Amino acid sequence: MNRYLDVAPQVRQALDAGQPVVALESTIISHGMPYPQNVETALQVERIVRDSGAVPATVAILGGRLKLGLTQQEIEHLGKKGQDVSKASRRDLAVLAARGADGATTVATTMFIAALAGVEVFATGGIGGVHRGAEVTMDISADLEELARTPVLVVCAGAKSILDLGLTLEYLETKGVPVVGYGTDELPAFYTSKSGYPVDYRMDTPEEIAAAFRASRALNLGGMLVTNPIPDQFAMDPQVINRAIDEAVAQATAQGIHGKQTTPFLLAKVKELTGGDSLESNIQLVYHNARLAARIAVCLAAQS
Ligand code: PSU
Ligand code: MN
Repeated sequence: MNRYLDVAPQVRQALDAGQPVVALESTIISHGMPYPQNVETALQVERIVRDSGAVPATVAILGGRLKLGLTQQEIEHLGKKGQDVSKASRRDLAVLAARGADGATTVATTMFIAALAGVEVFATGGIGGVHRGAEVTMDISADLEELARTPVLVVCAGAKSILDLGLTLEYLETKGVPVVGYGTDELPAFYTSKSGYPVDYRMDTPEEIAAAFRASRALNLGGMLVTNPIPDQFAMDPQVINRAIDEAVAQATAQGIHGKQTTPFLLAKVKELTGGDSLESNIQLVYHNARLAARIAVCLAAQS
């Protein structure tokens, strides 16, 4: 076991016994939602994973330790400190570990830490991707690179159209990452179930997804992206959400926001412009993804 890694006892036991485990990220707690909804959501996601037959392992960096599996107190700490916890992507890991600092893990670092301990399935809301205007700014999330190299199956609700979804799919194709639509031929756009872009493969059962990921592992390939459309009853009006996103992107450009601030700025602006509606959609789609991820993890454990 890596000397910078702490695996929670319940997670350790499950891994040793070959039982299903689902990793969960913490940037969504510290940077993605306001307190106290962030803590309530994080705890509820863990309950959903448990009720679906898998062991949840929320990931973060605390006091320089790479943590796989957090206590309720640790989740509350991350939720209360919010944006004061630094957003930790791959390039931040070594420095945070050496300094004994805290960090909220993005999709990239959550995948990295999950893979260190042998956790294969991870549920989140949305992934980072190629930003609009990336042909000039070169702003491409490290999440995509991590999907290319790290063998973890990530369940998300697609990506928000704060990104250029077409370029994000092109990049994933170049990097050899399969994009699966769960029960859909179309990439979901987080708040809405449709984006107008096709996925690579449609799959209709968790068994089918688990079998594809088994093959991916056996062939020593990298990650796999499973996109799960938001249920209709929680989806937003496309016109309302797209107007808010366009406005948020325009404000970010006008204010010269760049680097790691871009995504949190856009997420916060969209939330501000849509009131509480987008937050409720966001929470519900995370629950929906956690359920699917747990079912896939159960199938994987049964197949191995
Ligand atoms: N997109 C969302 N919600 C999020 C994030 C992205 O819809 O919470 C977070 C995730 O943690 C993701 C990170 O890994 O932002 C990507 O940041 P960046 O674009 O700076 O790589
Ligand atoms: Mn970026």
